[in-house]
Amino acid sequence: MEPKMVKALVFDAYGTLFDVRSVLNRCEDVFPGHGSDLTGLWRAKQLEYTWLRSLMGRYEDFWQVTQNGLVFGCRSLGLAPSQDQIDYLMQAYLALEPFPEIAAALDALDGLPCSILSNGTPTMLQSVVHSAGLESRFQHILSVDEVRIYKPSPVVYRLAEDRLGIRREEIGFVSSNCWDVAGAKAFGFQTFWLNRQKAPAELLGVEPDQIIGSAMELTSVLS
Ligand code: 2OP
Repeated sequence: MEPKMVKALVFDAYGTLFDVRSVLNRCEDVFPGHGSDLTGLWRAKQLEYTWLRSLMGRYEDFWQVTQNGLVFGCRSLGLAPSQDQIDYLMQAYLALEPFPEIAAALDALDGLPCSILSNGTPTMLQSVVHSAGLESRFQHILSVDEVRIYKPSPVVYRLAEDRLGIRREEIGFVSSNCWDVAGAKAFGFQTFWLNRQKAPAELLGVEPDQIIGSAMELTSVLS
């Protein structure tokens, strides 16, 4: 499908701009031999808790949900982290590595306004964006904390439409999380699934408008 006019781009943060697997070194450091398993379990449980809490109507912020996901991940591997170990591992989330092409890809967008819409708390997002030196690249850094429900609730995507003041069909939403793309597409954004891993598409009844393998491809699919 040919993209319609896109007046602004909105990016997901975790997994899209920032590599959630960059916690692996700290996980391996604290629990040798378990780094990879713990990294995967931590992320999976973190997301699961966002969906469950949204369904339960019991919002708790992403810092707390991330910590709970970490503790559950440890316990399911038979590990009992101390509070110091939890604190040390959680600090990794404040300085996740950006994917290597992100700064150049944002520069190549040539003035198209870019924002972030994420599950992260404002503090987590400010910190990770600052640590990657990307502050000047984003117009808005929007957190679900304002609406106290997680993606893929339409309430979250509406927050971006309202704050950008641009109609939803003129906003391009970029995420590497296919379920997030499905939520954004169902809401009415134009969607770009950044499928770096060549993962199979989720079967959620909505298809991404475009599938790209690197953020560098945004310039060409938008032209
Ligand atoms: C984010 O909202 C979905 O974790 C993802 O940044």
